[in-house]
Amino acid sequence: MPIWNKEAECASSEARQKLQLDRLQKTVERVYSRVPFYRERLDRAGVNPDSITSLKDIARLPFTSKDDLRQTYPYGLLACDPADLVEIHTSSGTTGTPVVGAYTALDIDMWSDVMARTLSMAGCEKGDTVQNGYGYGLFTGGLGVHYGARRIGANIIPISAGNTRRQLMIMRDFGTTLLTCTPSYSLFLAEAALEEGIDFRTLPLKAGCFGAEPWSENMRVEIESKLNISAHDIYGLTELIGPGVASECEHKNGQHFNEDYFYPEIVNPETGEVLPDGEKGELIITSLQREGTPLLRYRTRDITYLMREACPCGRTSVRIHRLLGRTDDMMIIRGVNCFPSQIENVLMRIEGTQPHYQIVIDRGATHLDEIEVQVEVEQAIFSDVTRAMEQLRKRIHNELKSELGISAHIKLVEPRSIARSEGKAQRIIDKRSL
Ligand code: DLL
Repeated sequence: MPIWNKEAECASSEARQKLQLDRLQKTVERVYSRVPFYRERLDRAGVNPDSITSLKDIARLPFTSKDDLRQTYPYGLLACDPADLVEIHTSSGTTGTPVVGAYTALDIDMWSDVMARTLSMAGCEKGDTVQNGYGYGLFTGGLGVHYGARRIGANIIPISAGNTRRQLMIMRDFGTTLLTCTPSYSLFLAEAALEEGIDFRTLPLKAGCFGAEPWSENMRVEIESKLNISAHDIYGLTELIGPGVASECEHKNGQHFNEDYFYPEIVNPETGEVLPDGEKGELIITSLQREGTPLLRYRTRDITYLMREACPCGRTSVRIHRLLGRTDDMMIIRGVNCFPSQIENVLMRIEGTQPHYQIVIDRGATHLDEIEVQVEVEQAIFSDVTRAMEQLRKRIHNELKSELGISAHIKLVEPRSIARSEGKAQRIIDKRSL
């Protein structure tokens, strides 16, 4: 597999830490002198740019939250001359004021580099044809992948999200070798291909970069076998840059973090205390070379842990484990905490279920939380005698109960009855908050 930027990705820890400290000092200096919001925050914390003399001092910096971004919408965190901006992205804003990422030419250059690394990890080289099924527009997925593929010199098909039949036609006719889209959409493509009589084993498609939403190891197995490809997990968020923060190499044992541009920490989400490597907690990220909207210790709300063991691919960067959930999509069902990803894990390992499910939470007449897990089952089971259905229902119920301690109603539904999404799949419908 090609390593795109050997110098950065395979750096010694001394060289990397030296670079990180230098960039951290410059970032603190930049926001202190240019962003009144940060100057005030840093003053309040009793920290100024000169206080940062080692990487450990990062723990003295204040956190930045999603609320801070919303309250300063649209340009309150801008750290460059507005005339130097070349591009804007925002989150979809479905849950409130959107968060903004503003990019200078140097930011786009850095984004292209980290996305070239990401695609290279999945084997992408000049000569490959990348079908980019992430949405183009304010969402960062489309253009992020686009810039990375351009940097590599691959042939890019900017098809964007949706239009499933056309995706399949283009994939077949243009000989796509690498697919990028959400993991749930890749499975939707696989289903549609069956209907169109397209067999993935006859296509040159070899790999895919999937992210932007949670997925499980079992879902990877499904994708790899149904699309006959190698499926790589890729991570990022609008606030920091978009995709390109971390991604999986061919060993698929955690995502290599682009540490020369983003500094990761794991903290206890309740106390903010920094946790040692290997312990689960909230991922905090400081951008180290952003010009437009640099962020100090951004609280991602994503839960994972850091893995520092050497990776056989030769990259020396720290890795993050596949995301384990979010501090805010944690469901509390009658006092029991659980994440949709845990439910998905249980569902996916049970024979007969399909990787399409939805979780509905409501308050029953008793005002107690009720959770219903709707999952599609194979057609053969669905049309089978009720006994097989009943057995499967019981098995899912019991495994969820023993693994997560929740007692869920299980509703087995027909294949293709749960709404498909072209972008991020909606897994949870929480009627309690309506
Ligand atoms: O989803 C950026 C992206 C585009 C990543 C394409 C990967 C591929 P946002 O819309 O701001 O940005 O959403 C960011 O999505 O905080 C995670 O909770 C979730 N997320 C992103 N990648 C993964 C992943 C893009 N690989 C939020 N696994 C993040 C699980 C992911 N969750």
